[in-house]
Amino acid sequence: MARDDVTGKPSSAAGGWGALKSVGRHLMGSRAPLSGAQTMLRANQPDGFDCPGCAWGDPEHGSSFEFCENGVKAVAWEATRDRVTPEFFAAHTVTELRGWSDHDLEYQGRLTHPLRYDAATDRYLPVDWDTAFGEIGAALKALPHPDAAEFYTSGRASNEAAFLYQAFVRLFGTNNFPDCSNMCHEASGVALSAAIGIGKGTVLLEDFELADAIFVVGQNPGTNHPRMLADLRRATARGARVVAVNPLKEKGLKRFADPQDKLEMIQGGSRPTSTDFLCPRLGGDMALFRGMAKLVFAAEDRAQAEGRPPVLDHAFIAAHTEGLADWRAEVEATGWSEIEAQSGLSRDEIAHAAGIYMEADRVILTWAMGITQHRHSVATIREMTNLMFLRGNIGRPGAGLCPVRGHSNVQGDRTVGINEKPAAAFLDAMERELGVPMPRAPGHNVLGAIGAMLDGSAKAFVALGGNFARATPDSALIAAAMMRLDLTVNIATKLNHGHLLPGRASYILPCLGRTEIDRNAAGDRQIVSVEDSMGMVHGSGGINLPAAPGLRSEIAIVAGIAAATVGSQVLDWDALAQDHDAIRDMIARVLPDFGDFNTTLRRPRGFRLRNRAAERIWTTPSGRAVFDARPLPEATEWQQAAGQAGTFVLQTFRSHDQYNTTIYGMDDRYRGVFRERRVVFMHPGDIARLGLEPGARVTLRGLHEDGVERVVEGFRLVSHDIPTGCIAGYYPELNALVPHGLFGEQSHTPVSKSVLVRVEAA
Ligand SMILES: Nc1nc2c(c(=O)[nH]1)N[C@H]1C(S)=C(S)[C@@H](COP(=O)(O)OP(=O)(O)OC[C@H]3O[C@@H](n4cnc5c(=O)[nH]c(N)nc54)[C@H](O)[C@@H]3O)O[C@H]1N2
Ligand SMILES: Nc1nc2c(c(=O)[nH]1)N[C@H]1C(S)=C(S)[C@@H](COP(=O)(O)OP(=O)(O)OC[C@H]3O[C@@H](n4cnc5c(=O)[nH]c(N)nc54)[C@H](O)[C@@H]3O)O[C@H]1N2
Ligand SMILES: [Mo]
Repeated sequence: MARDDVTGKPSSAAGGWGALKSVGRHLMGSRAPLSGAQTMLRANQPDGFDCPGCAWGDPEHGSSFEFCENGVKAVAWEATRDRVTPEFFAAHTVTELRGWSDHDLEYQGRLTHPLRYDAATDRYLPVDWDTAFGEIGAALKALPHPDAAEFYTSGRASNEAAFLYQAFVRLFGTNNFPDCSNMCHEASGVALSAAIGIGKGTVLLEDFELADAIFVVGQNPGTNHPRMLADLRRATARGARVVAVNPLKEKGLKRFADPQDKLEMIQGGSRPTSTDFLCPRLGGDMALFRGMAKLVFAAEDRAQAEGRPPVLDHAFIAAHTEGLADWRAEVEATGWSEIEAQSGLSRDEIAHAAGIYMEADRVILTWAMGITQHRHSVATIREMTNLMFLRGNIGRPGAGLCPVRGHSNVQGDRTVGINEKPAAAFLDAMERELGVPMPRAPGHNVLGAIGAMLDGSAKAFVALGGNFARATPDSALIAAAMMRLDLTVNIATKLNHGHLLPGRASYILPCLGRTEIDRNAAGDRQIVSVEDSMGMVHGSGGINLPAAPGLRSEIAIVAGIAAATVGSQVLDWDALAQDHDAIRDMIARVLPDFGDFNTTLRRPRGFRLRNRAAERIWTTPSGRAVFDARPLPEATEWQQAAGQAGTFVLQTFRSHDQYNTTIYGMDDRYRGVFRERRVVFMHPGDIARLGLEPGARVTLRGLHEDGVERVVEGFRLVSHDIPTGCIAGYYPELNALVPHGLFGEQSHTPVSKSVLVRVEAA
C-alpha cells in the first residue's frame, strides 16, 4: 500500500497530506504566481471568481476557504508567471511545436499577443487586434455560405461571452455550434429533456444533507469534483448510505481525509465517502438498474399480497407520470441471466443495492462520464430516471437527479443558447429582441462538424476556448482535416495542439482568464456569470492583474469579430463589450427565467434558475414525467469482446494531474501511477492470460471496422483491480483509438468509455 509521505502511515484515503503537499507544490513552485495563495482564498467566494475547476455547487456559507486540491491546480495553472511571448514564437516553428507534448505546450505559460500564422516562415507572428478582427471578418464573409463555418465553444466561457457569441453566429447565419458538451453530458440533456422536460438535474447542494441514500454512478469525484467528497463524507457521517457504482474502486469513492479538519490531519485519520461499492462491467449500468427495478416491482407485489404498505409511490405515479405499464412489461421480460451477464454483478449484489434504494425515503442519484460516454447512455439514464420515479424520488427535499457537470460553465453556455438545435421559442425570443430573422435549420454538433471537416464542406473553424482537435476522437484524422481549412481562429489563454494546425489563415487571440480583473475603457470593473451543476447562477470577477497588458476579455474579442463580420447595425457590439450589465439585461429579455438578473446576480450566492421539474411541473409534450420502455442493449462492447483472446473494452478517463487536455503533471497519485501517462490498467488475471507480466509494453489496436487503422504503441501494463475484459487508460492520448463513427444513440457522443481494442505484446 502507498505510504503517506508526511505521516509515513499507509494512506488509503483521498485528500489528506498528499493533497496538501500537492497544493504546496502548485502554489509555491517556481511556476506559480506570488499571489497564488491569496488568489485561491477568493475562489468561489461571494466577492471573488468562480473556480474554473469544476461545476460542483458552492455551499451557502462560502465564507471559509473551500479547500480543493484540483481547484488549486486549475487556478495556479492559469495564474502562472510564465508567458508565451512573440519571442517564443520567433524561436519555434509551428511544425516543431506540433511535436511537443500537451503538457510542454501549456506549461510555457500564458499567451500575451494576438498572433497570425505566417506560412512563409511557418511561424506565428504578432498582429494588432483590429487587423486580426478585420481579416477574420473578411474571411468569414467570403465563405460560400455561413454554414461553411463551425463555431466551437468550450464550457469555461461565461454566460455573457456565450450569449454574445451565439447572437453573433446567428446574425452571421448559422446554427453550427459544436460544443464540448456534445462529448460530455449530452446524453444527460437528451434523456432528461424527454423524461422530465428539462435537460438538467433537479437537486440543490442542500439536498445532499437530507438524502438517506446517494448513488454515485460512473464518476470519479476524488479527482474531478473533489469538493463533492466533503458532501459525501458528511452524508456517511450522519448515517446516510452512499453507494458507489464504478468498475474501479477509485480511492476518493472510499475514504477522504479532509485537509480542513486539523485533528484528523494530525492523527492521520479519514472518513468514508461511501458505505457500499458495486463494480459493474463497462456499460453494465443499465442492466444493474433494470435488475433493481425488477426487485422493486417484486417487493411491491409481495407488500400488496401481504397487506403491508406499498413500496411504490402510487400517488406520484398516478398524478405525475405516464408509461409505467409499458416499462414494467420490458422489465418483466428481461431475464436475470441477461442482467447478470451484462452488468457483471450477481443477483445478490443487485438485491443489496435495491434494498438500500427501497429502505431510503429520499434518494439522490448522481452520475458523470462513466454513464454518458457509451452507445446506450441515453437508455441508461432513462432507466435510472424510471427507477427514481417509482418511489417519487424527484422534486422533493433530499431526493432527485444530479448529472454532475464537467466544465465550470458548460451548463450555463447551453442555457444561454449554445445549441445546434435551438428550441423554436428561444429563436422567437431572439428575433423579438434583435428584430431580424434567425437561422432555423439545425446546425452541426461536434460529430457534424467533424463530418463537415472530413468531407471538405467546412471551410472555417472558430473556437471560444477548448482544444477541439485533442478532445475529439480520431485525433490524427481531425488534425489533418483542420489543416485543410481556409480559416482557423482560437480564442485561448494558453497554447495547445489545436492552435498548431493552421489552415490557410490562422489566428490565436489571447484572452483574460477567470482570475483576472476585467475593466472597461472607463476603468469600471466588470463581472461575468456562470451556472453550476445545480442551476445556481452566480457572479465571477477576477482579482489578479491581467497576465499581459494587451489581453482582452472573451466578450471583447467576440464583439470585435462580430463587429467586423456582421456590422453594428443590429447590435452595438462595442457598447455591449463595455457594459456587461447590458448583456445581462438582454439575456433576461430573451430568457425571462433570469428575472431581475443584474440584481439577483449580486446576492452573495447568486440565484437559482427556475427548475420546473424540481417543482414537479413537467414541460414534456404530455405535461407528465415519462417512463421509458426499451430492451437492454443486445450486447455491450464487453459482451462483444468476451471470449475472444486478447480483445478488451477500453475506457479513456482522466488522471489526477490533468484537466481534460490540459496536462498538469505526469502523476496519478490515487491510482498509484507516477511520472508516466502511457499506461493501460488491466486485471492481473487478464495480464497472465496474455502471457505477460505487469510492466510489459503493449500495442493497442482499435477494432472498429471502417478502413482506418487505429494503433497506439509502447503502453505499459499496470495491474489493477478492474473487472476482467475491461481496461482503462488516459485521454487525450488514447483518442487515437476512439472512432468518430461510433457514438451514442440519440446523444451522438463519442463512445470514449467503451472502445473495442486488441492488446498485443510490443
Ligand atoms: N481535476 C479535474 N477536474 C475535472 C476535469 C478534469 O479533467 N480534471 N474534467 C471536468 C469535466 S469536463 C468533466 S466532464 C468531469 C468528468 O468527471 P468524471 O466523469 O469523473 O471523469 P472521468 O475521469 O472520465 O471518470 C469516469 C469515471 O467513470 C468510471 N466509469 C467508466 N465507465 C463506466 C461504466 O460503464 N460504468 C460505471 N458505473 N462507471 C464507469 C471510471 O472508472 C471513472 O471512475 O470532470 C470535470 N472536472
Ligand atoms: N477519449 C475521451 N475524449 C474526451 C473525453 C473523455 O473522457 N475521453 N471527455 C470529453 C469531455 S467530458 C470534454 S468536456 C471535452 C473537453 O474538451 P475542451 O473543452 O475542448 O478541452 P479542454 O482541454 O478543457 O480545453 C483546454 C484549453 O482551453 C483553453 N482555455 C483554458 N481556460 C480558458 C479560458 O478561460 N478562456 C478561453 N477562451 N480558453 C481557455 C486553453 O487554451 C486550454 O488549452 O473532451 C472530451 N473528450
Ligand atoms: Mo466534460
